[in-house]
Formats: sequence, structure tokens, C-alpha cells
Amino acid sequence: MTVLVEKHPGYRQITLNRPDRLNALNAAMHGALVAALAEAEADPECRAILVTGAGRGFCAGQDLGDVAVKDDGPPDLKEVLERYNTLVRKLRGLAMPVVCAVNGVAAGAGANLALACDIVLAAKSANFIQAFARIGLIPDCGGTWFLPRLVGTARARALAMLAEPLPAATAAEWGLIWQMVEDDRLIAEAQALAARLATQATTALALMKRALDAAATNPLDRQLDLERDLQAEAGASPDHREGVRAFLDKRPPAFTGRRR
Ligand code: LHQ
Repeated sequence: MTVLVEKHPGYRQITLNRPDRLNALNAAMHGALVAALAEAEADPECRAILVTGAGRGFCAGQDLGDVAVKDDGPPDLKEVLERYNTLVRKLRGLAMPVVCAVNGVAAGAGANLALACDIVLAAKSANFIQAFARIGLIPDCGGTWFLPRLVGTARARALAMLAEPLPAATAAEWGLIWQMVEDDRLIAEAQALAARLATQATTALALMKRALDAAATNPLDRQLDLERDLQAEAGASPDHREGVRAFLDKRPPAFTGRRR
């Protein structure tokens, strides 16, 4: 199985599972990952997802043994790239939060797969490598979009062009990720975070994802209109009513995640 799925109360843990290839993505693994995300989305009990990797790496990006480099002309990378685009669109569009626990090296599309998730934790020993330049490619899997927005253009350009490993501590310091965690605490912390998110107001979290992504390109005026419209949706959710009642009753809220 190239992808392992564990069901926990409220969330699913999806583990990339080709440890001997540092979880490099081949066509079968892409299919399994997208299917696991779709199954999680279809399960009403699932209100958060945790993505991590088996073994010493998180993901070494595209399996370079799985793409044909030909002597007589350029390889057809468009089809391969469509798979990555489907994956990134799926992660960003999921109506629930996605936590990523980067347990080791995250290289190429593996690094940008992590950045496509909502909250990224990384083990102290992990690092992020925009490895593309080393093989004559540009950052893909959303990399050229995520990097400048997360760390600014000066750092984005150097990360992309130099393709040097960025240690987890610097990634956290620069705001590329949410937090660095001691290696032996990573999975427990990531699971606690996913479990906690699974008890929150899921509709509001899903709408936040939409608002924050749109903010990257919207002028303020359009963003204000979008906030008004999405807030109306959040305000119509049972969890909004529950949150206000719980506040007034001075008790913790019992959110259900139901949209209506
Ligand atoms: C691998 C890989 C790998 C296969 C390690 N593939 N086997 C999109 C569209 C189309 C085409 C191309 O790409 C893309 C998007 C991309 O992701 S491009 C970027 C692809 N990724 C890379 O270029 C990274 C390649 N890997 C590395 O540079 C190193 O493995 C890193 C720095 C990640 C880790 O280095 P080490 O810790 O020294 O491990 P290692 O190199 O010894 O790797 C362990 C094994 O995993 C090794 O196999 P072996 O049989 O010798 O034990 C590697 O060959 C294999 N492996 N990455 N991407």
C-alpha cells in the first residue's frame, strides 16, 4: 500500500508509504492519495486530516524513476503535472483543515505538498529542499505561489534558485511552516492538533480556507465583500449558534461541524 489510512475519532491520518524511496510520488501513489482524501471528505465523521510520511523522509517529490527522460525530445511532463495540480486543488478545496507532520526531508514537490496543507509541523531534523533547480526544473505543485506568499520574494527566489536544504528551525522562523517540534514529539503533537481541530467549528474553518486563499489575489474591496458573504454562511451554521450560546452560558462549546 503506497498510502496508509488510519481512522481516529474525528480525523484520518494519511501516511505516505514508500519509505525506501523517501516516499517519492509515483502514479499509483498519486491515485491512492487523492482517493484517500476523497474518502475522508465523503465521511461525515471526518472533520480533519493529518498527512505524514513513513520512515526517515516525508516525501522526496516526484519519483524520478517514474518519468521518462527521452534522448530524442522533451519528456511529456504536462500529464504528470496535472496529477500534482489535482492534488493541490483537492487539499486546498477540502472543507476541513489539513495538518501536515513533516517527519524528515521534504524535497521538490514533496516540500510543496506540505505547503499546500493548512497547518504544517516539522520535526527538528526535517528540512525543506526546493530541489527542482538541481534537475533543470522550476518549483511546481504550487511552489511558485506558496513560497513568495509565505516567506517573501527575496527568500522565495533564493530557495528556488539555490535549492539548498532549509532546516525546520529556519522554516519556522521564516514563517514557511507553523512550528518545529522535537523529533520524538512530532506525531503526538500533530495527532493532538488534528484531534483538536476535529472538535472545532468545521464550517467556519472550511470557509476560512476559502477566504485566505482568495485574499492572496483579491483587492481589499473584493475581499471585504467575500468576508461578508462567507460570514453569512458561517453565521447560518449550527456551530455559530452553539458558540454564542456556550459563551453566554460560560461553558465550553460542543461543536458538531454540521453545515445546517
Ligand atoms: C528517490 C527519490 C526520487 C526516486 C530519493 N525519486 N527515488 C514534477 C513533474 C515531472 C517531473 C519531475 O518532477 C516533478 C516534481 C518534482 O518533485 S521534481 C523534484 C524531484 N525530487 C528530487 O529531485 C529529489 C531527489 N532526491 C534527493 O535529492 C535526495 O534523495 C534527498 C535530498 C531528498 C535525500 O537525500 P538522502 O537523505 O541522501 O537520501 P538518498 O538520496 O540516499 O535517497 C534514499 C533512496 O531514495 C535512494 O535510493 P537507493 O536505492 O540508493 O537507496 C534514492 O535514489 C531514493 N530517492 N528521492 N525523487
